[in-house]
Amino acid sequence: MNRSVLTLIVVVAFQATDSVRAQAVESTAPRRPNFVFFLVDDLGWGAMGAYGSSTHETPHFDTLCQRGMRFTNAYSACTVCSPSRAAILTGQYPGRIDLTDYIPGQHRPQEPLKIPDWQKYMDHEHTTLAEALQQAGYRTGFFGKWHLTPVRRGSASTDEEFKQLQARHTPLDHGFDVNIGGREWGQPKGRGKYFYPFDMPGLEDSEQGDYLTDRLTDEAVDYLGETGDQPFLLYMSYYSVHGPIMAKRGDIDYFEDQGEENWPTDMGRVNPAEYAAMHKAVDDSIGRIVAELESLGQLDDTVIIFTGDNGGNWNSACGGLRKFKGFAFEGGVREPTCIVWPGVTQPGSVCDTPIIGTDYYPTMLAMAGLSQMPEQHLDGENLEPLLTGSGDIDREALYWHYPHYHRTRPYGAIRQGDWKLIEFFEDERLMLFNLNEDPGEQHDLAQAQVAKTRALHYKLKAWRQEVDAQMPTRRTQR
Ligand SMILES: [Ca+2]
Repeated sequence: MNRSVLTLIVVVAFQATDSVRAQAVESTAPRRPNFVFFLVDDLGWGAMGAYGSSTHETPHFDTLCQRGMRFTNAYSACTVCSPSRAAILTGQYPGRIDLTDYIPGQHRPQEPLKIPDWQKYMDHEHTTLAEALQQAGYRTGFFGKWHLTPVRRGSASTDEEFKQLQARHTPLDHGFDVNIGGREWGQPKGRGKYFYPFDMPGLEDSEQGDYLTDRLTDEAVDYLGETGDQPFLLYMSYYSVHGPIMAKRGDIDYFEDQGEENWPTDMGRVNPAEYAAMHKAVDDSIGRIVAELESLGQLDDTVIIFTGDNGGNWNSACGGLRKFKGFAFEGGVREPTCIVWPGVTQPGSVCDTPIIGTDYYPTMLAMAGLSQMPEQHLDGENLEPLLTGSGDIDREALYWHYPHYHRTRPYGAIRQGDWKLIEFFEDERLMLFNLNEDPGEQHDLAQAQVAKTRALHYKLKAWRQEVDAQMPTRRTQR
């Protein structure tokens, strides 16, 4: 036998051994779970059946709550869209990444405070949740509303440069390998709005009469069907139930036929039956996706997370909390939230511990058996102890920072235990509430509880320093 033949035999033998070893590792390593992340736009805390809605019907969501853990104090990281979405994907507070308003925000030169020069798209310096999972071998599918692409060009760039900037900030540039529907819009702005034609990427094959929520679900179901051995993240970011309030005729009729006894009276010209019908379409979508997971034999291997990006657009959808989307009060930021971790979460359990949008990132890494990335998800807590029932999370307080004019005046807020303090920046007014005794924030205790007010205000200011939060400034006299 000459030397080269001998070498060949040795190499083949080594390769065979390696391959056997690799197979052994593969068969003993637990398969990573899939993730379905449902993110509903402008979802009020009282808008779902399991959260006490008397006008909406959400049997599929309610079933998720029976399968998993329902949270009574789950929050979005901001009272408007883009910052909440960036917080979920980066694991950082909007105040830390300077993405503090919906893109492109508002210009209010007549107001007493000048808003800071904030970050109007999600920067590439972050490793997003989708990128982290993609790098770990996940298929990552994005469906629906994105709202993290720059919309208006600053004075610094040309139109061409701005187009290039926009093109670098789609879901595909931030860790997703599929993008159906995601663009710069914060609401459907195509020719048919919620109906065909949509003018959104990936929905070109739609037909006259098609409804957006259903079409996103069609595509998501197809995406699930393509799954082989690779685990996946399905990021189901509905445009619903953001305005314009538009639903399918049959669903509107269904709710109109039930009469108007319980209907809210704060919706102006909007038909409450149509609003209920939008929620029904989202709920039907949840049902279709769960059914597809079941028929694929994937349901027990799939973690399902459901939450919203900010409060409902009307107070009547916010479950008795104060105010609604765009405000500092609980109605602006508290969300119906449920997590199903098969074999881990106690079915039908309820958790009262406050959690927030930044927590999903480290939690999902932990669920996937991946290392934590503490330098990225700086403001998130791994919720594993809550979900396994083994203990509490180690967090002192939650923070919000909104240095903008919208429905509210610029504000910051902190929640520590049952206490919540709101600071309005214009007049330095402070409000203090005990959310356990007064969930509707009707009794401002700032005057009665001076020491508590001072302590929380001090803590809020220290946090702003720590994350280097941008503050509005006084306009100089003209
Ligand atoms: Ca929103």
